Amino acid sequence: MKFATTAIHVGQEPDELTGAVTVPLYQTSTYAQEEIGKHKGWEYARTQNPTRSRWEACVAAMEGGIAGYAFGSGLAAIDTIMRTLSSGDHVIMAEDMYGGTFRLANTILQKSGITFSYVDMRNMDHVRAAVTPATKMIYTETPTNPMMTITDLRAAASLAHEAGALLVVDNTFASPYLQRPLELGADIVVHSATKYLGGHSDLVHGVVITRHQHVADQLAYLQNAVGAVPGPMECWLCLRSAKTLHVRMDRHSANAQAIAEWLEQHAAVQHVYYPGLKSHPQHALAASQMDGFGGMISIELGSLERAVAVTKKLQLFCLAESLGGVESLVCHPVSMTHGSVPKAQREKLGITDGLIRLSVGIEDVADLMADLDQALA
Ligand code: P1T
Repeated sequence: MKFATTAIHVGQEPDELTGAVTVPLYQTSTYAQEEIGKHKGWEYARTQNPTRSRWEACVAAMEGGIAGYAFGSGLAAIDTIMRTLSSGDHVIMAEDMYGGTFRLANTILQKSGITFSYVDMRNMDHVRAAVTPATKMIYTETPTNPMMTITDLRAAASLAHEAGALLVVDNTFASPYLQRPLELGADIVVHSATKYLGGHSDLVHGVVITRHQHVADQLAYLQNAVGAVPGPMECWLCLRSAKTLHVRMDRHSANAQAIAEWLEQHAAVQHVYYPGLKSHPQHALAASQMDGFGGMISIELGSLERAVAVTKKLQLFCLAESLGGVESLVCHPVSMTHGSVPKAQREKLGITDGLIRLSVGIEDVADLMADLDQALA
């Protein structure tokens, strides 16, 4: 089955009881049991919920995994993955990634005795040099938030496996329609489903997918034992959104490609970061592992004053955190999403005061360009 058919049909089969074509929303905390020890397989809604199970089956199929697990947010999903580790374990992490993931590792997880090395994932030699006998996980994002750098997933997977570690990939920026890391050798995929999987800026949600039974067993245990689960409404909304993911991503990608190419020629823009541009230093690598380049663009305007002026003048691009919805957003990473990354590290990565990040929506591209043009003038 091809992607679009999988997204619309797997986990989305008509309801067995009524024939309802849309999966029902089981807004319940518990299930009646016939007698002690005799029930229909559903006991308590932290442990199982039928709407959640359908969504987990759907997203696992979209990513090409054997099992999926849903969580209350992307960070709850990442935290649960990290709980498969023990004190003394070592993780090699991308130095360029969402600020909240860095904050989770650097201020919380390290207290439990897990150690982290932050490396430039563009260069596999740096990753190889960071491997120690305690390395259990290589964790990356690709494309990265907000610098749009690419990790070579095939190379990272083989390096991880040589070291006896697992490769975990945050696939939020690409979505499973544009990139399926498990097919390239990764072991675990995670998403902030708040973004493209939800797609309408109306929910906070996270998912984890794996292709290994032993990892699935650990995740299932942790999902129930830790309990960072989502409500059924978010799962239901994600099932709804899965049906249009491919159509939305095609439009996000087409709009962003046109806008990135146009911005590259714009006198008021110093630099454009978008993997779909031929000028992106990793364009060929991105093309070799992605089926499209997505809707995220970062641009360098040169100063905080310019960033403030441009974001104030934008009318269709709403100044807000988050990304991946049908409506275009603009964000200032230094003061918003990456505030928890130390200044020196931000500067090393290129997250400057003059950098703004565009989440290009699926509006008419001519209107979006006109809005950018008047704001940049
Ligand atoms: O916000 P939450 O659903 O908990 O997901 C965290 C997260 C994880 N991974 C990536 C790549 C992310 O971008 C995020 C959240 N990011 C934003 C809120 C943002 O505006 O970048």
